[in-house]
Amino acid sequence: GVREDMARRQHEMPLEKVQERAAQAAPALDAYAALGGNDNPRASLRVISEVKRSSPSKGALADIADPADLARRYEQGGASVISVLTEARRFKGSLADLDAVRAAVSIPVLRKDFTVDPYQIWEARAHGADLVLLIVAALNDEDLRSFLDLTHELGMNALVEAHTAEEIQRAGAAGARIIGVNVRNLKTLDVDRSVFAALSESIPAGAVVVAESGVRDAADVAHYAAHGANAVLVGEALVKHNDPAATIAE
Ligand code: IGP
Repeated sequence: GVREDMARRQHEMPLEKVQERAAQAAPALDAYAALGGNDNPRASLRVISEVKRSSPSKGALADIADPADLARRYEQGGASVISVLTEARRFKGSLADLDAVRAAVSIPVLRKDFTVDPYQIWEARAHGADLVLLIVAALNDEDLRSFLDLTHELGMNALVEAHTAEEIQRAGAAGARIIGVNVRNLKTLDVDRSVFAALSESIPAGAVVVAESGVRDAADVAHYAAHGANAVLVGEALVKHNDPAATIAE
């Protein structure tokens, strides 16, 4: 799984080398600001557009021949952040996809992977990522806090993903500034859009809240916005759409 893939990369490039590369990378962009975190009162809803080839629930989603071209169209269509899946087995992503997207756009880029080790955070920075994903359900409090601290020390932000009020509380206690509410149940993979409205009130003041998963159209976007989302994270609907800009513009 994720750990074996990481061990293989770490064998090829030890942590010290990755840290050297991270030190040479251009400074991280401020994704908190890009998602409206500094705006008071908050302006418009922001969109995080995802480069996603495949998923465990749906299988192959789109034949993305040129992730750089897709990311450029996302940026031109009004996306505030680009998310790139780098997990290989279940999502068919790669660090090469991240590199291609990083080189193509000037907005913040999220390295979307299952972060289980600080090595991956250094690696994300070395590849020019501005954000990493931290899934609360997959981390104990100590790791969540230390991973988040490292992320912030490297000038990056984390999208801290929660599924329950308790996980939102843990995210806030760890110092999360960007909290994602994923309405896809991790065990059943079912999407339940009502979860967002039920949980959005638990988001701590000052944190940006992102509604994640199952955004099909403008009506879903409006629904999340009405329930307090600062941003939506959209994968499937955009990669399947012939004109990614059109979906966002609505
Ligand atoms: C996007 P969708 O339904 O628009 O394709 O979902 C995003 O929320 C989803 O890819 C996601 C994800 C994750 C993927 C949310 N959290 C964690 C991998 C790992």
